[in-house]
Amino acid sequence: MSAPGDNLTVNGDRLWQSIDEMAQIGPGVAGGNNRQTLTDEDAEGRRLFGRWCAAAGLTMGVDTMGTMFALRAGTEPDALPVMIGSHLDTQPTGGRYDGVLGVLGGLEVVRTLNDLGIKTRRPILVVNWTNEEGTRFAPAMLASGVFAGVHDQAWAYARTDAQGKRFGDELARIGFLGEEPVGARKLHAYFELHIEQGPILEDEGIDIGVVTHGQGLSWLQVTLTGKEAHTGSTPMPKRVDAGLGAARIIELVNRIALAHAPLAVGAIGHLDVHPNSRNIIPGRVVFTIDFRHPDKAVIAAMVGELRAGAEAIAGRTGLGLEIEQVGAFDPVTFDEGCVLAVRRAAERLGYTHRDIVSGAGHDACWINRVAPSAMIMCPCVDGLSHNEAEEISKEWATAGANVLFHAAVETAEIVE
Ligand code: HGY
Ligand code: MN
Ligand code: MN
Repeated sequence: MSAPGDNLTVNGDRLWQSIDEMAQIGPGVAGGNNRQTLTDEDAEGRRLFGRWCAAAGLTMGVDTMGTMFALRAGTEPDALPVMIGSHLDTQPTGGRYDGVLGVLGGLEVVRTLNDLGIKTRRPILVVNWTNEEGTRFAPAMLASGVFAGVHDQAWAYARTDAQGKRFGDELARIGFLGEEPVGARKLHAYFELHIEQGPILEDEGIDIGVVTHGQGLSWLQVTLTGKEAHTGSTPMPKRVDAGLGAARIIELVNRIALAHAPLAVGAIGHLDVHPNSRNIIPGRVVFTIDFRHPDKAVIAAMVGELRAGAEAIAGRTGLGLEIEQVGAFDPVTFDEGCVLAVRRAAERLGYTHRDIVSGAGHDACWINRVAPSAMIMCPCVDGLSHNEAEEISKEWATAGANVLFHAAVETAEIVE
């Protein structure tokens, strides 16, 4: 299989310019982005991506989950495509690179192939997955999960946001309810470029993360039911305080994660206090827990310890307790052949690199179930992500896109 020459590199300035242009859509309040899935801002970002794909001569397809597939023809139309990409949706206080680097890095690969007049035997597909973040509609990686057969589409359509709006209705409202049956598109391989969202690569001064595995995740939603009462005139022994119960369970989350150090992580993310009045004892508190670990058995142990501990706390405080699993995925081992293509590309280009386990979840974690997949990571400043201050350098972005170019084009096979 012929590989691209080590002199073949992308246009880092053009990639950086495109990232900056996309970041103007759905601006945050502190330099990052708020382009949550299926909002008008998401729709505007999708349309900009669509215009860029049309300008690059790509054929766009949209599936029934709104995922966008931009196709660059290969010399063998029936050959299964090599897919590259990630997601354009962001957290409410997200950075401008999480997901976007992977989608626009994929577009840059195609733009470079066009510049150089390179043909590949296999088609190349640039993808923008719907709702990777799972912040407006849980769970994360929703569309890639339906594509991989993990979630049922009707269940996904019925997911609601905090205002009770349905995923399916919002997808239709923004005009991205496509015709293509989700999952119908078969793939030869998938490569996803993404920022690390952690500190390892920057701390070690390494250019490229060769992602061999992704850790698993369990998302729980806890509902505590107490009794609303006056914060001033209600004697302490007579209180059924959902706020107190929540505080004790949140501290328990931290204790469980630390008990499974050094790899386990745990935190809450979303917290609603009802009625959220400064002089009413909370009658109901709803919050989400995010547990992660590379070992599935440890995740199960953490969830078991949480359930037992929360029941004991609810018992002692007289609170009603409901715990619902609202998201989960097993640890993933990426495809050896694809990982090797990434490692070879980094070596050919002379980049420092190391194997790494992804701390965050990504669409590639689900797609690896239906097509050989691997990921490429670049460092990010202070390992910070899911924060508007998320930052990377143009050099890091360019190096990541170069590795993506070489891994994808080698797998798609250059036609002399
Ligand atoms: O939650 C995650 O790991 C991803 O950022 N959606
Ligand atoms: Mn992401
Ligand atoms: Mn993210």
